[in-house]
Amino acid sequence: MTTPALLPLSGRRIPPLNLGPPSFPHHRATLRLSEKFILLLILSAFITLCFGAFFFLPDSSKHKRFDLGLEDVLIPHVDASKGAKNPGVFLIHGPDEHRHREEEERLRNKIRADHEKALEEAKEKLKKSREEIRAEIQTEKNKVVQEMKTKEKKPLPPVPIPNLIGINGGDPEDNDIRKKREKIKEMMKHAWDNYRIYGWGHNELRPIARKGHSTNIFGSSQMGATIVDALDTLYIMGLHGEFRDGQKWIEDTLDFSVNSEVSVFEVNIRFIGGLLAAYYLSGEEIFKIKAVQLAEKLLPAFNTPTGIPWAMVNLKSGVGRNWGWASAGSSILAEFGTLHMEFVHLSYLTGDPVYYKKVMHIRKLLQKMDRPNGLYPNYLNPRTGRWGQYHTSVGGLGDSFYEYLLKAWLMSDKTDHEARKMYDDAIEAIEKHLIKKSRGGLTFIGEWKNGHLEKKMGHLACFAGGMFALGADGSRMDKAGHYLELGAEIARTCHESYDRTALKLGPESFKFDGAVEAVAVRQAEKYYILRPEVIETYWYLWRFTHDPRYRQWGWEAALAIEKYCRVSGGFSGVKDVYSSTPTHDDVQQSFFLAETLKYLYLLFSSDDLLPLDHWVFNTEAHPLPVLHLANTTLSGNPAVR
Ligand code: DMJ
Repeated sequence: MTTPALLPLSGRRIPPLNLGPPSFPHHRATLRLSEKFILLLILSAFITLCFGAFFFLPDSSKHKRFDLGLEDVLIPHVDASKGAKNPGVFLIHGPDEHRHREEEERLRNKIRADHEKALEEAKEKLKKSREEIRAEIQTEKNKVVQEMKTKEKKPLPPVPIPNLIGINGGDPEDNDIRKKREKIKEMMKHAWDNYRIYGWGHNELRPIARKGHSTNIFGSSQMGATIVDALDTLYIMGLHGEFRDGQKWIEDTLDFSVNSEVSVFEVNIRFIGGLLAAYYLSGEEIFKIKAVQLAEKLLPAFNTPTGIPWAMVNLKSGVGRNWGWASAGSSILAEFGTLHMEFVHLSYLTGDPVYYKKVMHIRKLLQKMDRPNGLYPNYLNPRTGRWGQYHTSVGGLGDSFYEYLLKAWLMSDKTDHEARKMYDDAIEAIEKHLIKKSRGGLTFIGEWKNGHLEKKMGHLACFAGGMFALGADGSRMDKAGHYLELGAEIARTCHESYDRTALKLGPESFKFDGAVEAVAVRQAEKYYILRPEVIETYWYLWRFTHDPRYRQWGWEAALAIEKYCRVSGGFSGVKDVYSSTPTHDDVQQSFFLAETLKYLYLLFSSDDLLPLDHWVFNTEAHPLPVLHLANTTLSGNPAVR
């Protein structure tokens, strides 16, 4: 049997152009010879064609065709009848034929010389090795990328920068509190350093496998979600070296022109929110520019019959679609309803109303719709503009929509009364239909499903304690005391959900059924994935009441995270908070650095760090300044920060 290695090369007149993996020992030689041969063939065909095209033109000195580019050597005389149909064709009727012939000869010589030069250059190229040609192509590519980057860095038009207060400091006077704050900073360093070593550029980290990690919310992209999400936490903690590292990666590597289908909501709250906060804190233009570039990529998601955006969009093609699991092709309330803060800032910073219009359109549409029992269902079909399943929740699928109504009002320096009214109406309905007290006296927020209340509360819904406290001031009929109290009750319930576990960390969701109170029943609800909501609520309650119990509860949670979630390669979620020997899920979520550790740090800082009358935190804990329009400076100079 003849082996392929022994097949004679000369057996064929034209060796095959082999672009596949090597199969013969003489493959490299075969490849180079055939490539050169074909390149030469194409080149000579091209040259023949060019010469042919020139010499076979109809040789009439009275009617010649010239490109417009050559018109300076002609004496144009436009034949009105033809010229109108064939713009760019000039007809010559020359009395001085001799002068034309000379001109023609000069042109022929020039073209001949150009072609010879091109042929020489092509021959030279073919003499070069494949590596040399590759290197030349790479140099060209680098040049183009460099040019694009210079273009990208072009500053946006300057706008009034809000007066930024409390971006540094926050040193507590109490020694014990200062030590606790230092400990939280050390935890942040541990999370960041390990991501830096093992997951840099990936969206998240697998702290046990010690490698990068991602989920479908980021599509197939590697957009360094942890870097962008962590920046402002690094900044307020004074970790400036780490902050600069992240900034450099964003400048050099972060690219949104990727063929990747991402979640519009997640990318908005983590990336746009994170970049905007980093911009306001540091004054570095690059963050603003990147935020705007990304926002432009999200805009095609709004191209639906109703203007309610798709849940996902492909950053390259702009094609959008919804999650397959969502009721009847619906978009999700907590997703399309959690864009307002970032989009208002984008319009403010760019002077382009497009972003503002998109979110105001959503608001207007929601205002016009009927709401069963005054409640907003979680699902809305972006094609028909009709609600999907009647399911209302202050936890997953609904949560941050309510949060953003309140925060739109706060961020507008309390001038967006429409948003405040929508918030007040919504929480009145929620209080009436969803908030109950358990037999044991715990206030909880249930979920409304097709006409009945499910007595189950998610970890996500625990954020509402902070929201009620934040919205207390300015509430209807001066019910400030009532809402502050409601916030405190939710905080207590959520603390119980932590306290009733073996690890002192809260489950994903917990029930209030018969004897069971604030405890997860199903195995699939017993996990803790480093979520922030309970600590977020402790922090707001601390700021509004200064009741030491919130610092104490926050510290309990910090110790539990340190004890059960810390591993040598970072921090990991746990699969069962009721088991005293935790199994790790091996994911360090980006929101752990953006939110959980930031809220803990703020809890042990003094109130002058990011004061709440100047800053509003987006739902990913990225602080954005209140737009006190009367109190702005017209300079874009960071010195005024
Ligand atoms: C965060 O990404 C945001 O807080 C979001 O609003 C809901 N959940 C996660 C953290 O749990």
